[in-house]
Amino acid sequence: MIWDHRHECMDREELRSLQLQRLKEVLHRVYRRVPYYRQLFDAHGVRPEDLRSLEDIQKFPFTTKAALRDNYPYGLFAVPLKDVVRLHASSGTTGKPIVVGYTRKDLEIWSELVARIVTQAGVTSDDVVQITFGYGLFTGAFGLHYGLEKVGATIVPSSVGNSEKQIMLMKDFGTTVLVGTPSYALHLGETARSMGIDPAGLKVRLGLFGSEAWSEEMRRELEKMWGMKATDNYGLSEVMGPGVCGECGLKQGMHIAEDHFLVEIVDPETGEALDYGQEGEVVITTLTKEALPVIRYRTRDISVINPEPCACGRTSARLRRVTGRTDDMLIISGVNVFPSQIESVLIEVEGVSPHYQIVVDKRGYLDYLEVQVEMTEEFFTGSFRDLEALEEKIRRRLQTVLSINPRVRLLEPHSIERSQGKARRIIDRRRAEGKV
Ligand code: DLL
Repeated sequence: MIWDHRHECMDREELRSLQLQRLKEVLHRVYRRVPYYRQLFDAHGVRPEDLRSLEDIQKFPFTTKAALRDNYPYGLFAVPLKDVVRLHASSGTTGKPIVVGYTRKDLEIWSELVARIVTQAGVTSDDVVQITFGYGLFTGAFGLHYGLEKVGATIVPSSVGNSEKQIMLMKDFGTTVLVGTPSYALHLGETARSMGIDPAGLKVRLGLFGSEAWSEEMRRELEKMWGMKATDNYGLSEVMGPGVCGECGLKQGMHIAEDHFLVEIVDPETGEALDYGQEGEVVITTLTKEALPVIRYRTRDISVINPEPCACGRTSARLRRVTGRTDDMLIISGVNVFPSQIESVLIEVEGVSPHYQIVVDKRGYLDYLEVQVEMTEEFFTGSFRDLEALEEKIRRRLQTVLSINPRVRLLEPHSIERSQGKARRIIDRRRAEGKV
């Protein structure tokens, strides 16, 4: 089924003219209403009137996460706060998160776009959908929730964690669709097995996954484990959250909601626009967002666009699965983590040195993070109690900033190998073993 036939199957010429009209509007809007954009455009010598064709977007400067950070919390909003009816947040590169806002109309469009992606994956009003994304500041759970509600599915907002209970609910409520990160879905499958329940014997027939990179192998494993079809869905808080694009049942790339987002692929080094079919960094301009429009947002995600119409009947261009990032952001159990956030916590703590390592690995299917940091000579008393207290203090501070619970290991002074060049701060064992 197609949720919004008119927009999802639009003639491409008609779509381009709709995009152009909306792009002109949003450029004028940010220029008028957001001092940051006015200054940025002025500094680059461009004005909204300079845009005559879609390709002219290339004359405009990029927006980066730093802009959101520097204008924390509301500086990039294009409407007064009284018109903002919801806030969400995502990891920033330092201690503070980045904040995103939505007007009532933004929420309406968001739920429409999520209704599109869940419908194209195969969800109907007959389904019982268990949402295992965390409800809270993260866009994943609330984003999927309202789109699924619009479709009329029966939602089980079980949120993340409490895995045995998740399996019990799944069994008792007859869950047919599982929504969450692919790694948590694998963990849930393992949990079911440890409870003596074969996940493939449950009613779950479809999985809508996203929010972290995963591979075709992982998809095959999930499909076999649960006896389900598993689809990939991509989005990011800065431009909306889930709903930017997602796969239809044919699983041949993620249909982009092009009437609401202009997606470019650029060379991550030079910023030059690349052609369809060429791999590069995904750059997104929101065409209809009211509260927080973003112009040429550099996602740091690597992908390719395929403009060919899909056999499902939709004409929208498709984004290939995201295979990596151009920066050092780690995604740990679906939560974005920047090494710089960890550093910003460590430098505030008395008793530890600037020598640290971040180890990411998997226990079973679940990611975990361990921060290893050297103590300073003065603090290294050898007292076990002091050590434990300091570890706990760091752990709590990291948990507040990162929204995940890391392990902290204090090391003796000088125990981390000093490198000649760049310090090797991140050891991602998941990647080495091809688990991502
Ligand atoms: O993860 C939004 C989302 C929620 C998408 C639920 C899909 C489902 P953020 O927390 O802002 O938003 O994280 C965005 O996560 O820039 C990518 O690096 C990564 N990411 C999201 N979806 C995928 C995916 C949500 N399907 C960041 N494949 C993005 C690979 C993904 N990476």
